[in-house]
Amino acid sequence: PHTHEEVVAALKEHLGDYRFQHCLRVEKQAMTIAETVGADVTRAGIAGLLHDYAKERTDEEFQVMITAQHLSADLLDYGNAIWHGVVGRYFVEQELGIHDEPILQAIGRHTIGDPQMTTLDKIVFVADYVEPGRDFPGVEDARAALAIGLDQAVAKELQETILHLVQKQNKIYPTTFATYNELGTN
Ligand code: DGI
Ligand code: FE
Ligand code: FE
Ligand code: FE
Repeated sequence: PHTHEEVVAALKEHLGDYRFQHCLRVEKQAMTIAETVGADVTRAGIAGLLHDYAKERTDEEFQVMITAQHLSADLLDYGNAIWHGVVGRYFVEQELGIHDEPILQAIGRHTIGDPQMTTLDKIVFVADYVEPGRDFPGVEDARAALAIGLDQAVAKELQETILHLVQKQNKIYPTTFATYNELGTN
């Protein structure tokens, strides 16, 4: 795929309609944030569009990719929630031929963040959380934080996500904690 239309068609082929529509909303939301903060709107759009490209792959596909790319074996203790971004970036690169590292990195970091997140990483991280289709408790707080600034929205999202994961007694990926310590606290 080369044109925007072809990338959209490839995405649609790999996702159910609900998640495909979410990706289109994240694309728009990411472009809007990029415009506001003066970041690269085109990169933000592509990364937003493709952030969940690999979300509907099987566990086995991710396990094979983790081995093939020589990624940390610790990843195998997690599941789709972590893999679809951290490992999903390799599906985007290999299947769509997108080799732009800032875009791939933003996709790779969209769920767990990173203590050294770039502005583009933050844009995709937040756009995914606040896109207009989201209606979970706390989303209004995140949108209000975004109205103040991107870093404020990142902090709010990290705080809410960790609270939510603890409430559900989910395992938390170490990078999620490291990101919270760096960008989610005062
Ligand atoms: O893919 P989306 O649903 O659009 O959103 P996402 O990729 O930001 O988050 C996917 C899920 O992963 C969401 O329920 C929050 C969860 N999550 C975020 N950080 C962690 C996590 N789940 C686990 N187990 N550990 C984490 O550190
Ligand atoms: Fe995701
Ligand atoms: Fe997210
Ligand atoms: Fe998403």
